[in-house]
Amino acid sequence: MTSLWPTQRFLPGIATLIGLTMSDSPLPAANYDEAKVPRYELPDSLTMQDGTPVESAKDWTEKRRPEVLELFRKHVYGRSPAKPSGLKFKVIQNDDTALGGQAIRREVLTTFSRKEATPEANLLIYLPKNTDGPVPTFLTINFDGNHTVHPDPGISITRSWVRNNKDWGIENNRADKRSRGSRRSRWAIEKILERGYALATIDYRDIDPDYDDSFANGVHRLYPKPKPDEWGSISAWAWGLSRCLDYLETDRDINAKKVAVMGHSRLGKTSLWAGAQDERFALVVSNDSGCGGAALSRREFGETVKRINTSFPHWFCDNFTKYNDRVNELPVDQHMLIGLAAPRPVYIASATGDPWADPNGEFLSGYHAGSVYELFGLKGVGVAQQPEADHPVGHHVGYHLRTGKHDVTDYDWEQYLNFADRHLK
Ligand code: GTR
Repeated sequence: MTSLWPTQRFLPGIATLIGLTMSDSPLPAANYDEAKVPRYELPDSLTMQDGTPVESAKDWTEKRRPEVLELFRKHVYGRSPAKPSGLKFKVIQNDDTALGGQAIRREVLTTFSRKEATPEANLLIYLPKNTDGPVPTFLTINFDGNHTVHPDPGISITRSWVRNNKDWGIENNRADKRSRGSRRSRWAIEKILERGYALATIDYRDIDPDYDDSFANGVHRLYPKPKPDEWGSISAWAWGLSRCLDYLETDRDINAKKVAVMGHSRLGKTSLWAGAQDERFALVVSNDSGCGGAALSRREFGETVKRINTSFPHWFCDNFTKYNDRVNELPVDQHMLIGLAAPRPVYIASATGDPWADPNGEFLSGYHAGSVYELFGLKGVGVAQQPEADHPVGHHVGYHLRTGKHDVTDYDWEQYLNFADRHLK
């Protein structure tokens, strides 16, 4: 495999998105008809693999949770290495006059190995000013570089390899100032700061590239080539989020006990997996995460396990491909991923114009995760039917279906902030 941008990977994604299949693809057309969802039976979160019922929060925490986590590691995302001994953080800028004086902008250079050729990741943090004490924080992972989240000229421009983009003036796979702020609409930074939260964000490509390079680049290159039950890219990105949290724990302006992890789409799959594994995350947010994220795999609505493993062979562990044509044999489904966050709060968001991500399947996994929350005496989403658009619901599992396309908007952030206010403040 070469390390060039894999047009052949990208195209199937686009083709499937618009309901086409590639001429050489054995994949059936995606189903968007609720009436054609196959009959399925979900694995029970509260039954151990040997058939023993899980009857208490203690049973869950001590026995079933580790078992379910192991099943996801082995069959879906792949297991990741421990925190590396060579991990280092260096604050490379700290400006308390950012955003017209509203914020402190901080950047932290993270290196993952003592080797000179270590991958480097740049964590950008905006902190609100005039707060009393350490602040709760949203830790997010972004697609296009930290400098795209806001036009602020003080943000370092990503040095990661980037896809060419005429609109953003990117020609030689290098970003420059023309793409500053190009993803601003997704990040509601001023609103997050006004509400008393910090925002920390990292470019996912700083952790690991998003193409099938046989794991020769990014943090993967520091380790042996993954075995069939070892980390794909989603696991690597999630691992990177845990390393960011390692830094946040050392930052005295951050309340590291109140860090919400958030991501959109493939990075929503990533935030759910990060939150499932790393119990230091106090709250988990999945924005339009779809297949391999919040959506139930067994519904095969929109994107399916087979399709995602075909279009993005590097995202999951190799074992996951065994279930391409027998998704009913998976020992888990995604409601159990949500359950792994319990008793911590989780928010799941869908969009009406995003059938590819199966909005109802995203709701249903939140709904079915409720049994785990109940062990802790907590309520999950609190309703049995997907609510109508723009009517947020939920207790310890929050949910909304936003009107609009596959995206992150101010409306989504408004709900995440309200939910975080309820649970973190
Ligand atoms: C699509 C993919 C989805 C989703 C999305 C994204 O091509 O099929 O699973 O992750 O990309 O990340 O924007």
